[in-house]
Amino acid sequence: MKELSKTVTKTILTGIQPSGVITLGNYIGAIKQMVKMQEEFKSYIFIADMHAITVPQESNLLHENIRSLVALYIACGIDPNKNIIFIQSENEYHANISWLLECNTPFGELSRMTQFKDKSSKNNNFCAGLFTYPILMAADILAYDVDFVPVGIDQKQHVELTRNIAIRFNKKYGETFKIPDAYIAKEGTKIMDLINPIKKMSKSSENPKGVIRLLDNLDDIRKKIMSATTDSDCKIIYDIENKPGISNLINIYASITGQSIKEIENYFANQNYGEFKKQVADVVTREIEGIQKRYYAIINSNEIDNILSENINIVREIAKNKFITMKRKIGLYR
Ligand code: AQP
Repeated sequence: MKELSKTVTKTILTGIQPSGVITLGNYIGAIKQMVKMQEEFKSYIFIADMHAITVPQESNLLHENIRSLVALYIACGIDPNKNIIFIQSENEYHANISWLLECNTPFGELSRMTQFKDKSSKNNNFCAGLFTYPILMAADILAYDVDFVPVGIDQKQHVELTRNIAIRFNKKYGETFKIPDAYIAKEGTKIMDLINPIKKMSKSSENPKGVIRLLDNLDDIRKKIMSATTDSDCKIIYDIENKPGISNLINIYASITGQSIKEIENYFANQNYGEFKKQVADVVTREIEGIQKRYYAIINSNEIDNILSENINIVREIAKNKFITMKRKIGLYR
């Protein structure tokens, strides 16, 4: 077993899909939380590439985004000595476990997942994986007997499903899985699209002007912030309902500088939107410049391959043991 450079008792598992270059939203909402949690927990952090293919992906781009996401995790401060970073599809036992769980999950329960209803209503031509992916997520989690799964509120229902699947399996076949809890970070800020600030900033957004990607050119990032949608009121006040654009920029500034919303409102009380946006652009580009420097130093290095190769052996062994236990309990053996 890999010796992590820390002593911890509780375990978490978390991942991001390589469905595009990650955004400032992913960084603030997910990666910064992971960096904080790495001191307190043993963390399995994976590239959720098998989840990414539940919607169409261009294969060359997907391939690039997988490696790029590993480098970005590290460049953003996820320490490979304190976390087990791995690529989901390299551990074939996730899919194997998922099938055994699928055959133990009622269709009706899966049909109630609101995220499936949302996503499938936007595109009639969706694949079956979009429907069953919460079970793959259950497999990701249950394979490692983790204590907590850090998720946004939109994913809470999937952790509930995971718990139900595990409780039911334990009851039917005997104790097999630890029952995980969702871990909803209090300070998890949702970053909105810069052009349409009532919509979440997303990797797969069609309008690049509304999205800041961590590998965007720094001048482009500055331009995107300077042309972010605001309002005509000219007051730098946090009011999500009536001033979503300005509130989003305040959230971004607060998340990066660590200042409170009140402090920011006071500091910018007599300044105009142009000056405020310029300062938001300054802190964002400074933060991303540091990430990009670290990213370009490691993206083509052996370091990434060494980390992934070491870790895949660790996680494959754990998931394989869980798979074998499940098979025996179900009766799948000679
Ligand atoms: N705008 C956001 N603000 C705060 N947090 C965000 N996250 C995503 N967007 C924001 C968090 O980042 C993690 C990424 O999860 P994911 O890649 O599995 O999927 P997602 O939430 O669907 O992310 P995207 O960027 O919107 O991807 P696409 O466009 O592919 O659907 C999660 O922890 C999420 O909460």
